[in-house]
Amino acid sequence: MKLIFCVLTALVVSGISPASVKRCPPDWTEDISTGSCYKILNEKMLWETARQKCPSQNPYPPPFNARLVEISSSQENQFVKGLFSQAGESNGFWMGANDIQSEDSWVWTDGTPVNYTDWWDNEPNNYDGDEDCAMWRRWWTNGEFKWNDAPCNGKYGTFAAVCEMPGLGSSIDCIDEHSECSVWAEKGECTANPFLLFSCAQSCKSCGSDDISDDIMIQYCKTVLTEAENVKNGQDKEVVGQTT
Ligand SMILES: [Ca+2]
Ligand SMILES: [Ca+2]
Ligand SMILES: [Ca+2]
Repeated sequence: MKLIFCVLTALVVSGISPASVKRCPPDWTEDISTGSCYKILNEKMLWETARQKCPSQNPYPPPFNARLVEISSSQENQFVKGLFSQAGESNGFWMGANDIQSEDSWVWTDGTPVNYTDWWDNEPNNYDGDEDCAMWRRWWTNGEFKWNDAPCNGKYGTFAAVCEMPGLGSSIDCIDEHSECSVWAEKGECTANPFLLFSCAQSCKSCGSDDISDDIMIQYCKTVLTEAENVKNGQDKEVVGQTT
């Protein structure tokens, strides 16, 4: 929520209209109801290949990161399925859910448990004792995409994949993921480095968001937006460079 406030504040300060700001990187699609960004890797690959490729699709600095998509609600499931038409004739798309570590214990690629599911009837069936990676499969009976467990090793085919990352408009949960925060705070680094400031604000520790003055937050927001814009422009230049 703080980040939404932050981005909106920065927009007012900078005079940019919200509609003109891209809160997802180029080639990513934003779900405006959650602020998440999604990108389809539109080539058939192994699940492990997709897992490794997603992080490299994110041009934003930390703490923004991209992973194989994680579905937490029926709404998100529907939104992502709505993107499949971009991918031509693909009949299957990998997601992050897997039970590689422990059979029938489904987790996302960061190890958090899978709560919402949309399995097809009699799935996941771990067919032939060898299906540990989840994907949307188009079912021949009605053309609908539902979840299936498939062999990670491509024994029955390889698939396209969907990556997800938080956009600049997302509310990222406050989590104690930065144990160094109190050290940074003592050194004054939280305010000196905007990206550390962002990390600290998420950590609920001594430089938590409630302790950050609006001035600093606005400064931070402008930096993030400028950074994102620079990344975008840099990419545009690279594309131009490649085509000339
Ligand atoms: Ca998600
Ligand atoms: Ca399995
Ligand atoms: Ca299956």
